[in-house]
Amino acid sequence: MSSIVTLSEFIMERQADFPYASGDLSRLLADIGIASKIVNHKVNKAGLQDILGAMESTNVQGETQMKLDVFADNALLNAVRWGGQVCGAASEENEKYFTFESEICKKSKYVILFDPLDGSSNIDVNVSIGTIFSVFRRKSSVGDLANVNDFLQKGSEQVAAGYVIYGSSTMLVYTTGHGVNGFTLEPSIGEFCLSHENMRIPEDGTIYSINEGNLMSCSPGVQAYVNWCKQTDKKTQRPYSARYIGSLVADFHRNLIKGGIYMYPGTVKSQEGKLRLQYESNPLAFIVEQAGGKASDGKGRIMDIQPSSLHQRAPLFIGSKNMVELVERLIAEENN
Ligand code: P6P
Repeated sequence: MSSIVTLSEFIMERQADFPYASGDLSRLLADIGIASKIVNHKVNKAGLQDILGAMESTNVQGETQMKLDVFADNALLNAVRWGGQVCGAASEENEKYFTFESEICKKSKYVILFDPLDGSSNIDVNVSIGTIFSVFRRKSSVGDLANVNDFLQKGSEQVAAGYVIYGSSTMLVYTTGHGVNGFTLEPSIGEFCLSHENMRIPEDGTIYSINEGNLMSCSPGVQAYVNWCKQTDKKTQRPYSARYIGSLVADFHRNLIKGGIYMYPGTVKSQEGKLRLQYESNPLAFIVEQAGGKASDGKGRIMDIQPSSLHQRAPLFIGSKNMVELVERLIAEENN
């Protein structure tokens, strides 16, 4: 009988990685695991209940809020609010960040940012979607209310980051800066069980993910990279494949396991691209670096960017180290 290690057991076992940890981060991660199970239950039932279809309301991005978006946002906010481990939270679905005013929350050490249901436009077509989260130590004083500086820290300051992918199986993948581990939800016991220990992304890969519909409005360096991927090298017969699901978490997760690069570059219309730095790119950048990969905005490390606003965007090139480095070189050369 193989021994099953649940997420909670793993978190407690690894708490020793943090000599001064009081268990708060462990409890926060467990709270996120619970919220993910609640969202997973709803996502899996979406086809059976009247939860499909858009609500009238729109989110701060001006996107029509799918009912599951709002449900996932509420599930995560409630889990972390009542869990008492964070003094505030920010989400793609809300323009302002939340401050939690209970005494226990004001005394907590962390803040959390998340995209509750990334790729939600895929809900109605049954394509995998995901939750992405990022945890920072607060900058504001313990005992005070959270303030904006807590949410505008560089990605390099993250203490934990992860994602949940609601796909053919539901997985939670996270890091606390000591490697990356993946847990698969076992529905029969309702537990996330360790299934991918110490995940590493191959240094090289043959999968490139980009919306080629935008390619002509991307910079020459990006176009040069995609064209390079498409060439069939007579000697190596380089067999690159284009794989783009239109769901960041799904594309990222596949590339993390198989090797590959996901790109959402800036375009003529939107110089900063589409993805949000704080709760999409930074958490995935933390994970990919911990797994041996790279995450760049095309010119420099994503996690070195000093955020200036909560919902700011940044171009994203993330995945296998050698692939990211090649596209960075081609972008650097485009000005020569
Ligand atoms: P496009 C989903 O809206 C998302 O944020 C990512 O999950 C996905 O990779 C990307 O946008 C798709 O954007 O412009 O290619 O449809």
